[in-house]
Amino acid sequence: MSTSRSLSVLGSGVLVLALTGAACGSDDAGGVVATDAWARTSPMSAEAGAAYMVLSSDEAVSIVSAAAPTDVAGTVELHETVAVDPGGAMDDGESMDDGESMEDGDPMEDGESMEDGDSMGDMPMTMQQVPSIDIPAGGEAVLEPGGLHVMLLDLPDALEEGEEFDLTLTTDAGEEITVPVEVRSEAP
Ligand SMILES: [Cu+2]
Repeated sequence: MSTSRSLSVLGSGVLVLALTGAACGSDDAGGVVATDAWARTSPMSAEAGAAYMVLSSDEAVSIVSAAAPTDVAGTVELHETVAVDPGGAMDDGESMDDGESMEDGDPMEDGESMEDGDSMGDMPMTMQQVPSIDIPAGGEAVLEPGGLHVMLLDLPDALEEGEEFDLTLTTDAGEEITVPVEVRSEAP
């Protein structure tokens, strides 16, 4: 019951130091400010989680990648949650290739898209990786459940409420922003 714990502690310390050593305490790299940062384990799986926050900036900035300590998440991606298109994307899986998706003037409101017996859950939502999260000049980007998020994948251990870790965001200008993230069950 206790042997696995000591192994993971030994393995993680060196890598965490290497990741955090680069940015010497600049809270406002690139003018980006992160507030209300929090994370939770995915409801679907203890091996995945998501981090949310509000990003604001005086200048237009794009976040192009994110990283977490390897003892928190093996893989970190920028994601957005999107509604599944009921118009057939579930069936052929290749809806981007067929060249027929731009049919003129037919909004497909046939009322039959919610077929009963689809037992895969009550939310027809999925998520996809995005190349960047854009913060408009003088504005903000909101990362929240059901929308944009930092996806935490390949978690060695499930995120536990109260746990804290640093997320590192990299901008399109190559600047790094360190964001302290708290694991919570709901938004702060
Ligand atoms: Cu995701």
